Amino acid sequence: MIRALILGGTADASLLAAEIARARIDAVYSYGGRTRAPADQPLPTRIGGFGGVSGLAGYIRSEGITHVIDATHPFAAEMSRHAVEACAKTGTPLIALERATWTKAPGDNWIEVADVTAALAALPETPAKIFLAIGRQHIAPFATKPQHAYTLRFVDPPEAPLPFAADVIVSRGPFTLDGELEMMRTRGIAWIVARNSGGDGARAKIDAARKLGLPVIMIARPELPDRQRVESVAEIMQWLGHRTCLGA
Ligand code: 3Y8
Ligand code: NAP
Repeated sequence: MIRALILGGTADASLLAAEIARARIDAVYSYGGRTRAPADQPLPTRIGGFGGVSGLAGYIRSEGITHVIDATHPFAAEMSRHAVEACAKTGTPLIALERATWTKAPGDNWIEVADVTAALAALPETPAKIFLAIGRQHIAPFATKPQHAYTLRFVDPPEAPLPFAADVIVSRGPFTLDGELEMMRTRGIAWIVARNSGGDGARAKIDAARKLGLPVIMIARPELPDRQRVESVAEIMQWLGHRTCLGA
């Protein structure tokens, strides 16, 4: 009898949860507790960390989890590492739902960098209007270049004072091309800093940058541990032994 744990927190994980609920598979959806009001799911939902690898292994055992699906964001590397270790420890089948990276299209002006530090170094010295589309957790280093006018985008309003003067947009996405074009034009954005999240929920800013001919400093994904990975919900459902109306 299947009892699946979905490590969620992304648009793709929500699509998977809907399919799993439709197939009436026994499952639990898990959020890390990063946002104040995460989207509701059609499955029993838990919110917050497990307490490291041992906490996750303990949860798998106590909850009788038979399958783990890592549908977390490609930058949630620590959660992915813990899932690999806890599933190895408990002998639990694990699969990752991991969307493809965004790839450069003709007309894109990308400066591809390895991490936030390299993204900071890639910024111009002369003052510019910069859209930092990398969330809240990793903005502190940009305080070392206060000459720029920063626009940030968070899911929730900032609780603490920001490490530097900035304009904050509070929005959880998914975002539209028109909305991104409007925002970038009215704010006179000259540079975008983004992470290569992949997926459709946040790619509109990349398409808008291309249309406006703006440079994008694109932060590459962190190394993720080896594990079975697929890019579609249908492949996850097949892995669970269910044919879906999605075909394949
Ligand atoms: C809590 C669940 C949906 C879900 C929306 C997707 C799209 C927008 C891409 C920009 C980039 C960013 C950020 C982003 C993306 C979708 C999707 C995706 C980027 C929610 C969600 C949770 C989070 C956590 C949050 C992080 C932050 C990152 C904002 C829910 C809305 C910038 C990542 O304030 C904080 O501490 C926020 C933290 C991790 C990165 C950061 O370091 O700040 N996501 N995002 C999940 C949990 O608690 O387990 O609240 O409902 C999910 C989504 N985030 O239904 O469409 O395809 O998934 N989220 C990045 O890519 O750089 C936004 O603004 O253009
Ligand atoms: P992370 O750095 O990889 O993980 C840090 C710790 O947060 C984990 O060790 C775990 O705590 C807890 N955690 C993370 N995801 C969890 C989940 N789905 N369920 C239960 N605990 C979770 O994680 P992150 O990058 O902060 O991302 C947190 C959440 O936001 C994830 O659900 C992710 O899918 C979503 N998200 C992240 C990004 C991003 O840019 N990172 C973008 C969009 C959505 P314990 O060690 O205590 O178990």
